[in-house]
Amino acid sequence: ATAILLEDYAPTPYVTKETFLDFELQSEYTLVHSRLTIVRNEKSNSDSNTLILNGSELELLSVSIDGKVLTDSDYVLNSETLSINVDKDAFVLECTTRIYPDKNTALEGLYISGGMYCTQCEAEGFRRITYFQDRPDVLSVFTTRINADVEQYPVALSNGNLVSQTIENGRVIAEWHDPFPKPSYLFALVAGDLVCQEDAFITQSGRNIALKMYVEQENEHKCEHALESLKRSMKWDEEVYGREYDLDLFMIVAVDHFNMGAMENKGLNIFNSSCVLATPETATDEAFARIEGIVGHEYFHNWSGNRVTCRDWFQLSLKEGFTVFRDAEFSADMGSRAVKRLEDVSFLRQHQFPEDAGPMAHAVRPSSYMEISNFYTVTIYEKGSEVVRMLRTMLGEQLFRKGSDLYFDTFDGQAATTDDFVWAMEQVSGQDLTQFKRWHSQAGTPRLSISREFNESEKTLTISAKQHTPPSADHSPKEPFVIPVQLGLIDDQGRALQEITYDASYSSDNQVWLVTQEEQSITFSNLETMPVVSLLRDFSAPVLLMDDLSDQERVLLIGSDSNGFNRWEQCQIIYKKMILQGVTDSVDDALFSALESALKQLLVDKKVENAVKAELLKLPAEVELLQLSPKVDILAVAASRKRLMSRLAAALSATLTSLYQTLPVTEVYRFDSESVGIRKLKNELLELLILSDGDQYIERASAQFTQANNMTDQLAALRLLVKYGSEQVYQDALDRFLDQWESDAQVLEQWFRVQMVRTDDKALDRVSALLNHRLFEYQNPNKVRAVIGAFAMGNIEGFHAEDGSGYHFLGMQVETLDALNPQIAARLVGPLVKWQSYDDARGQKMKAVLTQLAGKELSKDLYEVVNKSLV
Ligand code: B3K
Ligand code: ZN
Repeated sequence: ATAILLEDYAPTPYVTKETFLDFELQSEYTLVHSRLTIVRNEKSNSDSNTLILNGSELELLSVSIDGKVLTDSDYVLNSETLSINVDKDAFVLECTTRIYPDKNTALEGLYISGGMYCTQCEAEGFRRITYFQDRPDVLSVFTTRINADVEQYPVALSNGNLVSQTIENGRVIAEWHDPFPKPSYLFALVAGDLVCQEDAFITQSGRNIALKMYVEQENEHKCEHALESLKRSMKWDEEVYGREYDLDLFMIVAVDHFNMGAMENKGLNIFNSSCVLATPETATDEAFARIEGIVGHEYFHNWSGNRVTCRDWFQLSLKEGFTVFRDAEFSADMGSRAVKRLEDVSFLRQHQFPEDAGPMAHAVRPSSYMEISNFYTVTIYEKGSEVVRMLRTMLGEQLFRKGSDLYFDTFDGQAATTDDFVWAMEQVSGQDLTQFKRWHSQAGTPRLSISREFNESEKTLTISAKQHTPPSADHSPKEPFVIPVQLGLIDDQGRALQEITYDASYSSDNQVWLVTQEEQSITFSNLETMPVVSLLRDFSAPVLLMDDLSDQERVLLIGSDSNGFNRWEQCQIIYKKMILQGVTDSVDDALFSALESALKQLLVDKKVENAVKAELLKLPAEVELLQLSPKVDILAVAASRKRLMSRLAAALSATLTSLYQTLPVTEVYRFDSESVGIRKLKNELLELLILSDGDQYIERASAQFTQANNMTDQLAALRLLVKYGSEQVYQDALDRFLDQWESDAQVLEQWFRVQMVRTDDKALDRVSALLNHRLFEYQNPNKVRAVIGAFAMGNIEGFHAEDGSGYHFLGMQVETLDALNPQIAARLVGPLVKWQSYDDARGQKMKAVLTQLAGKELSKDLYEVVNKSLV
């Protein structure tokens, strides 16, 4: 396999302007007839006469140019491309290919999921349908005809508007036309026996948009939340970004077999059914929030991705980073802003920081890849979103909006780059963002060290920053970044101080200090006493912060910082410190008591949201400790974390009990931040109460499991029974749950997943047994993730078992899956790939499994990940 390089980018000599596709869906195979209108590319200065079309796993039946049939001496065909020399500047190419959707287990291109046809073309799936210029800088107007058996596939959908639909000789013939030019990755086709839930949205300019959600009959009652989320997204994008929907029809389809969450195909979004179907009885609050976020994300892509698309796949974060930022702000506006931010920061630390420190490290705009599917990463998505967030922090809301308006207006209908996005922000702000763009080109998590010096006689505080970014696996440079540090000064009573400073690196409007040098300092004056500094508020930059705050200062901030995020953050820092103390020695009692009293106060504070209280009680994930103490024994961390949790539960027991008893009951299920917060806190408290008071609360959990009228409470109870119940109790609960929900695909996935939270020494036996369960399917990525993924990522004790059995197991599973679905295999191997962050003995065992895999014949996807991890 060879690497594709950003520096090799060049426009194609020809472009496909119009695409007509005719799909004959037959029972054994599908015939795809294409008619492509191709012209020379104005953007190219190449005088090459060779038209290169991508194609993979296709049977080429015929190809012609302007009606003249080509023979195999007229073209060069290999397993990846069809190359034709043409002596015309404009021509029509026609082509017929045969494909086998029912044999497609990779779930890329056209495939069958539970009896329905569907497509997934991003990034390079379209080339598995027909020969085409399958790259995002070729934009074409698509017309699609679908011809299928009307009994089995009465509903036949594609992008854009329905032009006509007829039934002839038992076949439905539907023709769709999408007036907006688009790259092939946004193409979609769906055919099946589906029911439709309809709704409507009136845009700000008064246009009426038909909203249609297509699902299998049994899921008809699970559409309301997605449709409501869609309408909220449409309204939000008008209000916050001034973006209106463009077609008259917007469709959503739910499918059971899907490699990721969802796909933003123009006018026809396709969703993994677990990311779109919900009722209060079958989906948790977490699922409701996820669905709202993903529905929003895909909808927002209509502008950030579809109207303005990416020039090449190195620019992927242009659409993904920006769209994640948009969906995060949407979710923050719909629910609890503070909770959304701290959840996102935890996620970044648990997944993106390790990626940046590991063998697959890459910049937000990578400069090389082998298989683009491997680059749909937390760096492209979540770090990309942080980069956009920093721009907004630096520009302020109003200029940022001006910049996004300019970006959309300037590049509408085009394929753009991350530089184009920054250009727009420069234009509206007058700021020179050249150095800022290092966030796009350099990988790695910067370490930001902060120290303070208070000068009593001068009444000044000097804050000094040092930034350093360790080398990363992709060898990208590590020049100083532009780091916006949002900060505030408070006195020892927790009151905010009015800062006075004339330093050009500090914006007093939004309290941001721009650190641009390797070493830099700033002085605040007129300070009677040494203030406490609240640093990196709202996590204003994706860095690993090391500051010189004392424990007392942290406790003070937990109690009184006006920045909610930072109160939680300081609490996390203390938890981490205590967990590490517990690994080597014993936890500092004075620190524990100080935190204990701070928490006791917060827990009874009526001004603190219930959901925030729940988050304050959650201990940081084990992997975050690896960042502070490299190569620490992960099992020792897990054990110390557990001890700390029990100690906390015992110390807070009285406060937790009375809080638990006084929480209001949410009788009728509502998905609003207040009710979600109550359920979240109640279930978090129940876990701590089980830890402190045992049996009595196990019974409480059993009762809740039986009586719950919503999945949030039922699943939370089941999780606790599985985690803490006796063998008998948890087995019994699992059986009852399966009995109740066996026929519901979304809940069944939770049944598989929840079993991975039990951390006795039988986890591996349980996971192996589940793989043989009659309801498990290797072909269904959701089930694979729920069992194998949840074991490797969620069951520390089982996966990292001393004898290496967890690693060996994962290696075997990855090998099996690679033959079916390379994308899933390459993702699943993730936990092994970061072997170098673990202690040496453990790391070597992980590495041995990877070495073994490397000796096998692997897909391009898995090959890239495994080999990069062994360099
Ligand atoms: N753009 C798609 C992701 C496609 C992944 C292809 N392997 C979903 C999204 O980010 O909205
Ligand atoms: Zn996306």
